[in-house]
Order: sequence, then structure tokens, then C-alpha cells
Amino acid sequence: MSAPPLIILTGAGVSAESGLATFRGADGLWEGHRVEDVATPEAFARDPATVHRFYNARRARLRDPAVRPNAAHLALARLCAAWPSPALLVTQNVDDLHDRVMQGSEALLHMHGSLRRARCLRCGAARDWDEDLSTDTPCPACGAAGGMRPDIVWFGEMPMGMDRIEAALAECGLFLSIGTSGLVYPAAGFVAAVQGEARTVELNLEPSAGTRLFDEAHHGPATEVVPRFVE
Ligand code: BJW
Repeated sequence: MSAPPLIILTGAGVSAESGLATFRGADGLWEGHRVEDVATPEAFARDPATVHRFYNARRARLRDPAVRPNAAHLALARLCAAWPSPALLVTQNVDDLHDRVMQGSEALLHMHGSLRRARCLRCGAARDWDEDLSTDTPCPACGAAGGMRPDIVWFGEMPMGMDRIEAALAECGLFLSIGTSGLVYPAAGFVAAVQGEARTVELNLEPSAGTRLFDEAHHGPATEVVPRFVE
């Protein structure tokens, strides 16, 4: 029998053991703010300097040599490369740890955007971006002053690649959800969208909010449960 089309959904837990904080864990607050208070278009309109500082700090963290892909990122890259049917790794993470081991693979989709990209508020042009952003940063494409924002999907905004994700969900035969709390939609609804013939598996430190929706669940640190499941 041939392998079924595969979808892997990842969240912050897959990068936790690489030294990147999750959103809703014990260390999930940033300078006393909840992510829901800084990751919205309204927060950016009200106080862009604070929102820029939040993303500048996280972008800088990616440059720390200690922050690098872990055994879970590596196992998932190997799985996608070797999978004999269509495979799509949808990450909610805006870090670049999957990218570093997937070498430009089209199988990787960042549904909540990327820390290392910025977008112009006026003309919409998006480009790779590794520097700090500020309220003065001009747009390289159209020259708008202070026109750049992180190329990130905030609450109330449409996640990226939804057409491709929905088409893949309709064909999916194996769905893996890894390191995500299952609290943020539409990602939290993907498991319900594939149910039927598809096999659904949760790999997470602890039961997620949607754990009962999965056919099976394996709980523990991603660097242990993911390689064990994949190999
Ligand atoms: C480990 C581990 C280890 C730890 N090993 N595991 C009411 C009901 C339903 C929906 C809504 C509602 N009100 C509003 C909405 C919609 C809203 C939403 O879902 N809100 C909820 C708060 C209720 N969603 C939106 O607005 C989205 N857009 C939208 O819906 O558009 C309309 C639409 C779309 C499609 C079709 C039709 C209409 C946009 C959501 C944008 C989310 N943005 C953020 C921030 C931006 C990115 C960034 O700054 O990084 O994305 S929020 C934040 O949460 C971030 C994450 O990607 C996202 C998910 O978090 P994640 O990854 O699950 O992290 P945690 O911390 O929550 O969990 C980590 C897990 O790992 C835990 O379970 C740990 O146990 C585990 N773990 N260590 C393995 N070592």
C-alpha cells in the first residue's frame, strides 16, 4: 500500500528545547505582556514601538549561536524528504529553525509568517529582514517613512497559505500535530478538518486542549517523542 498524504503541524513546543520560549508556558510572558496583548493590529496601531521591541528581541534571539535546530526539527526534515507521497509541514512558528534543516523545501509553509521578513504598510512589499525595525524604518520599495512591520500574522488577520493548507487537509491521510497547545485557530481546527479516514497523532509535552480529537497521542519532550515516532 502506498504512503498517505502527510500533514505535519508544528507549534512553539518544537522549538522550546532550542532555547525559544513558548507563548503560554510558565516563561511565556514578555516584559509582563501576554502575546494576545502585543500580537494584534490594534496593539501595533496604539504602540508600534513596543511591538517592534517584542519582535526585535525575538529576531535577535535567532542570531544566538546557541539557538539551533534540535533533534525534532531534524527528524521532521528527514521525514518530509523521504515521504513517498505529498508532504506538507505547516508551522505556526515564526522562527527559522525548520528552514535551516529543510534547505528551501517547498514542503515548508509558515502560516503565521516569519520573524526574518518585514512588510511595507503602504505598498505591501515583503522582503527578507534581519535588522531591528523601528517606527522610523523607511520602506526600501516605496520609500514610505516608518512604513515597515514584521511579516507576521497577528490575531484577527488571515493566516498565510490557507488555500494550500485547506487543499492538503482535504487529501490528508496522516496528520501529526507537534508542540502546540491547540488554543489558536484556525490551526487548532485542522485535526477536526481531516477526521474520517485520516490517522491523527498528537506529539506534545502534555495533553493539548484538543487532545481527545486525536486517534493517538504520545506525550513528552519533542526531542524524544518526535525522533522515536518518526524512526
Ligand atoms: C512542548 C515542549 C517540548 C512545551 N516538547 N511540546 C474565539 C473562538 C475561536 C477563534 C477565535 C475566537 N476569537 C478569536 C478567534 C480567532 C483567533 C484565535 O484563535 N484566538 C484564540 C486566542 C481564541 N485567531 C486568529 O485571529 C487567526 N486568524 C484568523 O482566525 O483569521 C480568520 C480566519 C482564518 C482562516 C479561515 C477563516 C477565517 C490568527 C492567529 C494568529 C496567531 N498569532 C500568534 C502570534 C504571531 C506570531 C508570533 O509572534 O510568534 O502566533 S499567537 C501565538 O499562538 C503564535 C503561535 O503561532 C500561536 C500558537 O501557539 P503555540 O505554538 O501552540 O504555542 P503555545 O505556547 O500556546 O503552546 C506550546 C505547546 O508546546 C504547549 O502545549 C506545551 O505543552 C508544548 N511544549 N515544551 C514538546 N519541549
